[in-house]
Amino acid sequence: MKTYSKKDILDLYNTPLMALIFEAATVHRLHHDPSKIQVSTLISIKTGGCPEDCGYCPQAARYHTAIEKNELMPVSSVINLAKKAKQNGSSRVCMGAAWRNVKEGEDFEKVLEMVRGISHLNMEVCCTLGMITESQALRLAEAGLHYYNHNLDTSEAYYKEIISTRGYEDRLETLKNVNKGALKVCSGGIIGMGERVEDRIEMLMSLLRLDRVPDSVPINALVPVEGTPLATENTVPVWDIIRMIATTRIVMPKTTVRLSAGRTEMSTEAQALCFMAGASSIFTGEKLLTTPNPGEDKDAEMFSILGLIPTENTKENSDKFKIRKPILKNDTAVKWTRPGHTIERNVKATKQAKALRKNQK
Ligand code: SAM
Ligand code: DTB
Ligand code: SF4
Repeated sequence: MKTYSKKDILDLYNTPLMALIFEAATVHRLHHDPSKIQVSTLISIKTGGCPEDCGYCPQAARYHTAIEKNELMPVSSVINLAKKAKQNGSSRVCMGAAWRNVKEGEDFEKVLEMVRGISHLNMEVCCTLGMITESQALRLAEAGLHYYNHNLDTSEAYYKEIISTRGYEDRLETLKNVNKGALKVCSGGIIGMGERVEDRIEMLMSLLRLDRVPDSVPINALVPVEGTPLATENTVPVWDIIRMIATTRIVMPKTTVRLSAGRTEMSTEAQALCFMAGASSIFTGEKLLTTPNPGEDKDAEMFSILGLIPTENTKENSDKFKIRKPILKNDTAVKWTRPGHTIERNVKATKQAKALRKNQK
């Protein structure tokens, strides 16, 4: 695989737009069927009340956001939602939980049951549950999990401006564990959080430096949510999303590049340019985890206009997972770091939320 310096990737990103899209489309066609689109559905299995302070996230307990907090959903409800997603044309379900990290016990056992259940529907399964250990990754793989999503979100330098309750190193450690568990890695980030273009490029470099290039890279445009520290960020220009997707496609030719959060702000024309530039996957359904998303009908109409065909339901690698034996290491006492530096706008949003709650009492 070709290696890129930071300057190479920056130059690519800044290529005149039409030339950049053409190059990305050419790479895309060498490794993917450009008429196919992979469609995933998100299920928020445990919503809100998260102890972390991610500046973009409506699920952080400390910010006053309008989302409804829920405990872990019953296994049967999740399976029913997955069945519906399959009927609506999704080939993969991604279950998200507002956890800092996975804790052993009843909840994790339930998640394993959800994974088994969805995998038996002949669908691919992905989870995003926060930080996990190597043995947890292995147990998830044994249950039939295909992908684990854990985003680097931005560059290591800018991460400190967004999150103070965990370090970049912890993210990298979890991705190592995911890889050791032979799960496919899904890791990407968010643009539009006030970062520089260099931060976007450095994030791509961090992804390229992982033990294995990620199988899937979600590119999210920030959905600014009232109450969060990033609520007042401007909507990221669509041209930046297209550039980011095209650049990711060129440097990671075989990876699935997912046009993720932010599609409600995008026209069909803008999304078409993203697909042309190498995006090969989306999340469908009225909701992402907590924020709106174009529904299945709208996406079906878009696919029909653009001549895109959702990929079939597959359970690739299922045999590989069946023969895998989990190594039940006693690594649950692992200590994740808590950098605990101060981010002014996060502190401000937390104080505002506290005052609001007090006034509402
Ligand atoms: N708690 C787990 C974690 O942080 O890894 C999993 C759930 S978390 C909501 C999954 C990802 O959603 C985040 O890493 C972030 O990239 C994305 N995300 C969260 N809020 C977002 C927002 N407002 N706009 C765009 N992406 C967002
Ligand atoms: C990812 O990169 N984007 C998805 C999925 N992985 C879990 C989540 C987007 C969340 C957007 C904010 C929300 O709906 O809460
Ligand atoms: Fe919690 Fe994940 Fe949201 Fe951060 S992104 S606050 S870890 S749910």
